[in-house]
Parts: sequence; C-alpha cells; structure tokens
Amino acid sequence: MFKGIVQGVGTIKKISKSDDRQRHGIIFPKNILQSVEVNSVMLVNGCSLTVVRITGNVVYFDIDQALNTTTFDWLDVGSKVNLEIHPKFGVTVGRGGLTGQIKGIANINNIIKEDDYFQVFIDIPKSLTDNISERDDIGINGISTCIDTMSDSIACINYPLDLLSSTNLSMLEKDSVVNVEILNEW
Ligand code: DLZ
Repeated sequence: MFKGIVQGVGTIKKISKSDDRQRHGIIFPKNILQSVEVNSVMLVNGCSLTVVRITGNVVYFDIDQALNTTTFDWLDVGSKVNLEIHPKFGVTVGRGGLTGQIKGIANINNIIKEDDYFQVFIDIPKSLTDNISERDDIGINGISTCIDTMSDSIACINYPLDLLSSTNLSMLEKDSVVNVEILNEW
C-alpha cells in the first residue's frame, strides 16, 4: 500500500509508442530519483508502475497493462505527473492508503479557487459511482482525499492550496482527465 501523499512531481521527457505499449521517460526530482532502481514499483499519477530503466535523472516505465485503464495515453512531453515511492517496510500507511490499481478515468467538470482552498468537481464514471459516497476517501492522480459532496456522478473535493505547488493539480482545467482509485469496494 502507498500513502496517497505525493512526494514530488516529474516531467515527461520522452514518449515512445507502439500499438499496445508506451514507454514514458520521466525527469525525476532528486529526492525521489535517489530512492528508485530498476524493478522498483511506485505510483505515477496514482498508477502502480515498474521502473524499467534509469538514465541520468530520467526514469522509464512501460505502460501496457495500464494503457486502456488510465490517462497515460492523454499525456504529452512536458506533462507533469505525481510521484510516490513505496513506503519503507513497517511504515504505517493509515487511512486513505492507495493500492495503485486505477479503477477508471474521470473528467474534470469545474475548478473553483477560493482564498484558502480550491474546489475540484470531478465527473466520476457511472461504473464507479455505486461504490462511493460523501466522506469516502478517493484517490485522484495519486492524491488521497475525502469527497466533500457528491451530487449525481459529480464528486466535489476541497483541496488545500499547498497542493497546487506540490502536485500536478495546478495543471488541471475543465475537461482534463484524471486517474481514479476507489478505496472502499465492499
Ligand atoms: C501493478 C502494475 C505494476 C507493478 N507495474 C505495471 C507496469 O509497469 N506497467 C503497466 O502498464 N501496469 C503495471 N501494473 C498494473 C497497473 O497498475 C494496472 O493495470 C492499472 O492500475 C489498472 O488500471
């Protein structure tokens, strides 16, 4: 399990595509680069991926299984991605822990900036709405938070302003797509 707390933001430097697979080379910040090696499993935009190569500060992932269930196909060179490495053995993950299994792709419906927080309205795919309600935790691009309100299929989340600089939430705009992990499926 991961904590659902983003530790750094990477920038996509290279994408190579074939029919059923993409290799994404991501420039890693120093603090995370020093903690990963080939075969490390970590979260990229909330999706559990395996490091296949590291060259300098660029870390490569092959996206195959996750290609049709996540937003990687929407990303371009220059896109920012949220990063989290696996907690060390024995570290307590606590409420809101993420597995990295993305359950669907959601559309951003609206973003409202207030003085001390910002609200993001997310149109959750119908296939997932049966399993979520207000006050449930949800993972959006690897950020675990509580849903504040739920109206039909639209989940509203109030994020603290500091997440604008510490995650890729600042890149979101209306109609952007995000990875969704649902935490309570029972
Ligand atoms: C679980 C997993 C891991 C560890 N590594 C990869 C990977 O390197 N590339 C990939 O495409 N998928 C991986 N997966 C599975 C994905 O996490 C899973 O397919 C998505 O989360 C499902 O939406």
